[in-house]
Amino acid sequence: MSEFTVFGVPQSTYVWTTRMALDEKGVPYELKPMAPGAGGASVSHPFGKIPIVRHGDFTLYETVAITRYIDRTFVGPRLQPADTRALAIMDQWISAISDYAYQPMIRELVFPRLVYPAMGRPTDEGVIAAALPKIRTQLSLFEAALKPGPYLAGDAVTLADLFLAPILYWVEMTPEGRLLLAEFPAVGRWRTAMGKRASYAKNVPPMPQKAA
Ligand SMILES: N[C@@H](CCC(=O)N[C@@H](CS)C(=O)NCC(=O)O)C(=O)O
Repeated sequence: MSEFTVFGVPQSTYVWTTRMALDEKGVPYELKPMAPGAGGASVSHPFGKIPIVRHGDFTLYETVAITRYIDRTFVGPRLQPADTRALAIMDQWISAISDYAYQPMIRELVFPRLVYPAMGRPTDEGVIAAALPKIRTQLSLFEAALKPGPYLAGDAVTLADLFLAPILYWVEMTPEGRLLLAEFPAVGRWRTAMGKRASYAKNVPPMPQKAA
């Protein structure tokens, strides 16, 4: 049995980010399927989210804390720049991605377009229509950052790239997202590079399944 366990579902962008960090560092782990809010007393997230991780007798939640812990604890390529300004830029992007991009991209586009239909729930087209301009604005910021490239915080892959790549994967799975992404060539080049990383490719999740 692996000493490191990730609790969550593979479709979650934050679970994917966590798995990418582990794979970038070459850390063996076990993914234990767990829906948000499940887990009971033994692996509970006080805010009902995933992922939660366990490393030996140490349990942790919140993906920023988890991925920083992974980077600091295990040998392997650094996922956080040593340079303080590059590190600050990485932190800026992680915060912006989680606080501003996740909501419109995942909750207001991907959920109503892909997840709710699979669950038999109705899709509010107004929510999607209102999200698209917000997503375009955010993509234009990523485009400007990635033009000098090659990565969000400079020359090397950092945790910021690991937060964004899974989100944009799901955006591209929607027809509207695919059209929007086509407007941003630097984002496209970066996505191609990220898509070639083993840590990304081996964790591409299955599509949400229609309930039987
Ligand atoms: N701040 C949390 C966010 C985690 C999060 O939002 N996870 C999503 C899945 S990608 C979730 O659990 N959603 C369930 C819900 O909001 O009810 C983190 O960084 O880990």
